[in-house]
Amino acid sequence: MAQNTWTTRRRDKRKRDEQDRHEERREQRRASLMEQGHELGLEESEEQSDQALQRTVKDRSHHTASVAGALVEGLVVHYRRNQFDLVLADGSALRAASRSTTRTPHGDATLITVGDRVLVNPGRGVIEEVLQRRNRISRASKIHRQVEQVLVANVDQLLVVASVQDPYLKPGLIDRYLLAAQRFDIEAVVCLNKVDLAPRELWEEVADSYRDSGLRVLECSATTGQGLNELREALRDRISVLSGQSGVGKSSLLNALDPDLKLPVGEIMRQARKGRHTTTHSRLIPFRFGGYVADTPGIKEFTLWRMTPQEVAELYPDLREWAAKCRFNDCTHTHEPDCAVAAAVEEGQIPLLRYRTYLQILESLHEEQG
Ligand SMILES: Nc1nc2c(ncn2[C@@H]2O[C@H](COP(=O)(O)OP(=O)(O)OP(=O)(O)O)[C@@H](O)[C@H]2O)c(=O)[nH]1
Ligand SMILES: [Mg+2]
Ligand SMILES: [Zn+2]
Repeated sequence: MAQNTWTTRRRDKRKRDEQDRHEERREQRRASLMEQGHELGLEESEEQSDQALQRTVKDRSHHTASVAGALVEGLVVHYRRNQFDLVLADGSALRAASRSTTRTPHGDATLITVGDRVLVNPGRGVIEEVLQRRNRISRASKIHRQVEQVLVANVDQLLVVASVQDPYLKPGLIDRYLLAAQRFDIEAVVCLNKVDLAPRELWEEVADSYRDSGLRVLECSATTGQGLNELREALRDRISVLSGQSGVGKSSLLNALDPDLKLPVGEIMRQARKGRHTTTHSRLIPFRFGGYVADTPGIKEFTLWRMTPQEVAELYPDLREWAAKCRFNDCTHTHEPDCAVAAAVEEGQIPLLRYRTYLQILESLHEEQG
């Protein structure tokens, strides 16, 4: 495979820098406007996560013994400009830099991001090569729509956190995240939190509909501890991204699983975040039981960028089988004649709730692009 070097990309660098500064300013403005963030919002916890990172660094003896010149594999957990914090296979930490000679198989996308696996020369602290990404979460740059900004790479799963009450369940929003997961080729798990607040009848229909379409649904309460063992096992030794609207209990769940994280919880934190500078960079935060959670500012943009209605429909497994029988290949199942999906909804073959959320997604797509 042809590998680009930094050199061939240098002419784009100035553009990117300018765009970064722009993004940063936007991010600040957005943070101050944000009442209902959809991202994990862990940006207050840098210090704690640094401490947590230290936990993985206890034993550096293997590392110092490594042969000069030999390349080892590292996982990028954080970066600032050209400095990358890596965790090596033996659990030791290393800070390394990229060079103009660093090889990457990635074309028109962020060169190195968190979650990337790289080959590094530990003696020199130089990243020699970026390994192929298994998947990634990215967004279109606000400034240059053609530039792909990769927020995090090699994600094992997307945990879609929703609460059954306070705030109440929003199936349309859950679907949006599920679609994004499919779009980025990431396994999704639904986590219904705050089950202590509502009787099961109120949300079991929704939970079952996700189970019916093959998704794993965890029922949790950060408060009572229900379902937390299962959640821990789901997160162990994997790289997970948490999504879900503000207040559903993402931070509470993580704190309950790993008290070392000490993530800020609740209203206070949302107040504090207003007007504060938030970093646009992602980071991987290690769990003491193994694995990482990606703190990915900007995940609320987590978008279906550049998706057509047909692509959205295709991501709906329960619509797909009917869609094949529509008269038009490009049927959006909204207004077209001889639409098999609309017919199936009328006959009760497709649950009305699923169809409705599909329509909501289409609508939000329209708003995004309109
Ligand atoms: N009753 C109940 N309350 C919970 C539960 N989990 C979280 N909460 C409360 O819900 C509120 C919001 O929790 P957070 O953990 O801050 O929610 P979040 O998803 O991290 O919110 P953002 O960081 O703003 O995105 C807090 O007051 C928590 O104490 C739960 O399982 N049951
Ligand atoms: Mg939070
Ligand atoms: Zn149709």
